Amino acid sequence: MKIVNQNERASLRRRVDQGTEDQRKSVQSIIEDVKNDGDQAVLRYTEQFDRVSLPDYKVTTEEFEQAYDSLDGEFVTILEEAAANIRAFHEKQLSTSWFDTSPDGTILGQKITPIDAVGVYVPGGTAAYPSSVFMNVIPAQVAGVERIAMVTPPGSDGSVPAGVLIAAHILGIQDVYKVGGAQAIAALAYGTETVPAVDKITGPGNVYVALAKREVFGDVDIDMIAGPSEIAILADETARANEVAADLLSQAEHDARSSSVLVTTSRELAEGVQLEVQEQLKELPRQDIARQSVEDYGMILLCETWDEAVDTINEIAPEHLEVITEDPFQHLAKIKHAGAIFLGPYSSEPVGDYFAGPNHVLPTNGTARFSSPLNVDDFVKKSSVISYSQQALQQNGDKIARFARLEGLEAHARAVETRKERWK
Ligand code: HSO
Ligand code: ZN
Repeated sequence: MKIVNQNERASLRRRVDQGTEDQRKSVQSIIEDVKNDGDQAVLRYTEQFDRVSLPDYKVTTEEFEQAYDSLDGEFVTILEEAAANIRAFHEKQLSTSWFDTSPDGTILGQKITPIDAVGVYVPGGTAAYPSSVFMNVIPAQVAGVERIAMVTPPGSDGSVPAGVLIAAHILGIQDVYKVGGAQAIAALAYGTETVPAVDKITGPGNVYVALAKREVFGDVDIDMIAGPSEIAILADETARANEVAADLLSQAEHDARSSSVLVTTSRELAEGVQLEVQEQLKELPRQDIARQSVEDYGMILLCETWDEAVDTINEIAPEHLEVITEDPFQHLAKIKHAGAIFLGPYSSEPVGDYFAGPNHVLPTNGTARFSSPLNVDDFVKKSSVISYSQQALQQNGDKIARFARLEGLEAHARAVETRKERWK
């Protein structure tokens, strides 16, 4: 991991895979096929891409039971505790409808209604995370979404990872479908004989999933398009090099394109972390991924002043920010852009990935400048409520009619004026 100063800091390389034109075309034709041929197309693509031929693809009760048999009970208890923490945090986010009555009798308000049906995509392979099942499903449940379906690609033996099934089961999700890629997104967006259509699709996936989500957006809603995970650590000389290095590597192991950055004013810490990263890497099972990530996208930025360090953090707008300093709360006011902010030496990022309660689906690639963690509001919508009183219309009708005529909309003006009959 290189130690660089502000002048040497090349802007962090773009890491988002937007997909090629060919990939986009193939995604479009998969979506078209699923729209036209439903299950038949789904199973055909599953055979082609996941190399397994399935008679049908809804997860059965027996498969849920087998998942429980294959994992130890203690792990299930940990999952349950994590789910309870995540639920408690998200319950705090619930906003309520409101209505305001003015003296003239007008009532104005905002009515909040959950989305009817949501589909959650869970990636396959080593990225099939039970924690992500929780982070996508729980806010939807807290919002009051009635129907939640999950899709995930089957392994070549036709199975779905036990942890994912158990996480779904703990949350009471019964509709789990073994389908991945663009065909899964199409099935959720447009429905098939097996999968009923949903109104919103969330969850991370590979480039085909991301392209398919962009493609169906508008017919259904989607969440953000997540990039590879990132961590930035803002630390002073009170931080311990071994802990900082371990936290950087915890995100580096996600993906060769993950980015881990330390921003500090302490040369001693910078050098200590550089050494520790090399040492700790040797012991990691996923060292190939993590090494490539820190070499290509990792850096230790040594700043002259603390203000410069904080400004850099705001420029990066990291997905995860750890502040490990003498008094971390003191810096909170100056931090403007970060998906999740972890304060103090005990708030190692995995605490938030799995257990503390806040969502781990966070804005990546600098999008924390304008967006927020996945939250309950992502699963509701707001309707405005207007009940004008006679008195209010009598008082404001002429103004509204004039406004309408200014826009050249005579019928609008008359719609209001025709009510004048009532108070003649
Ligand atoms: N750090 C990832 C989430 C995750 N970590 C899942 C472990 N499992 C993105 O926030
Ligand atoms: Zn993580």
